[in-house]
Amino acid sequence: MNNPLTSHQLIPPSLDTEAIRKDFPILDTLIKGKPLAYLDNAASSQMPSNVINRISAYHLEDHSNIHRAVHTLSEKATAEYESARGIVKKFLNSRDSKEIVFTKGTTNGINLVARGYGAKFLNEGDEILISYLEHHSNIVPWQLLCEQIGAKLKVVPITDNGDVNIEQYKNSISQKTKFISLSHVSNALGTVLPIKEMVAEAHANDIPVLVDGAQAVPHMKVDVQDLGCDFYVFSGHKMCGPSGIGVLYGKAELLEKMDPYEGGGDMILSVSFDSTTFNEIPYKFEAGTPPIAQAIGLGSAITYLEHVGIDNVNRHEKYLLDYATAELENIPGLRIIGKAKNKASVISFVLNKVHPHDIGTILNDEGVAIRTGHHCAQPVMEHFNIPATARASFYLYNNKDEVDQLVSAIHSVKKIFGC
Ligand code: 7TS
Repeated sequence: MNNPLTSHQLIPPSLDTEAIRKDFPILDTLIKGKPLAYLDNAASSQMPSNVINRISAYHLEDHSNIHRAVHTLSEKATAEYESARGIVKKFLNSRDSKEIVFTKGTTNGINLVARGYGAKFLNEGDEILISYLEHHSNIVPWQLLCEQIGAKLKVVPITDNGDVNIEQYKNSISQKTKFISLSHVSNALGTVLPIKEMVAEAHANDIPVLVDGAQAVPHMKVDVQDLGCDFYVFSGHKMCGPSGIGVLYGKAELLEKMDPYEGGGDMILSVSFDSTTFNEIPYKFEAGTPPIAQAIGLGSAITYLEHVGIDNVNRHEKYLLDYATAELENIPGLRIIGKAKNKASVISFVLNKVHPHDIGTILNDEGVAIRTGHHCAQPVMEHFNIPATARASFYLYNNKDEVDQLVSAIHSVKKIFGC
């Protein structure tokens, strides 16, 4: 069991959720006449007013293309876009803003590295190591690469708790391993991987590591220099920012020697029909007009999270996770999937023989938004021999009342299904 205390013994952390909730107008929405309990944050989080207003102000006052013109609007838009890059750089404790590449999101960032690094530096017979708990976007790009160059995908198994076995991880590394790509936090189980230790092991064998931080950056302090990873990717829409924007952090020396992922405007220094010279990093990887408003929105989202304090967010979520875990474990017939020792605020569960989609539909009738399905992590479902789970995932604006609403809605499901 995750938490030895019963739910009423837990001490709530000091985060003022009532004040925070006022920043998120969407949380006042009624769903079928019931208050919305938005517990689908692992899929996408909500945006506070200041982020929405920041994006809106950019469109109303400063919109233009960037890096191209000398007119005032273009200069303003460029400055705002580059300022957002600086905010990300500081947030991740990267050495230099040139290590921050704006992408469309996590998926886009992983594909960029698979093509730009993998296709250039990996060869036939090489092995790429991932874990069993990866999201499809950290599996399929590597499969595509393996097919193209004749490399092999190797997978580290997970335990029945949903942990990656570190000894098995170490034993899976061989002379043939030439790249490692790992989730920092599992979206399906909530498992937090000991990434620093795993990177150190990889580096002891001279293997570069990409970390998929889609479920980590929104919820915990991430310091890329401390982790030591070579690449780190995440999405804006899971951390109070808009969709269509994400980040690839890469060590400058690696980004420098990688091939560009896409060709087009802004990523070049000069073009003739005979040859093209590429722009410096990070622009080499930002072909075409980028998602300017979205990058500015992400910068604003990070500023918001920093204002609340990412450690406060983390403590608050831990409280909700422990409370919800204790409450859900009291429901007869409910089984939590994923009981790793170190877990983020994600609870996957199954309930007797009720299909998770039915759980999701009935919960929606009670105003509770969760995700159901395989969560783009089919190998995880396969490991637990289930087709799908119901998943509640928490964020800074969720509160104890919403967990109670979830629990009561699950009792409605049990009543309807007579189980
Ligand atoms: N990696 C992880 C660990 C994720 O959780 C997700 C999205 C992705 C990659 C892909 O991110 P994207 O922004 O490029 O789509 N996870 C989920 C989820 O759990 N429910 O919906 C999307």
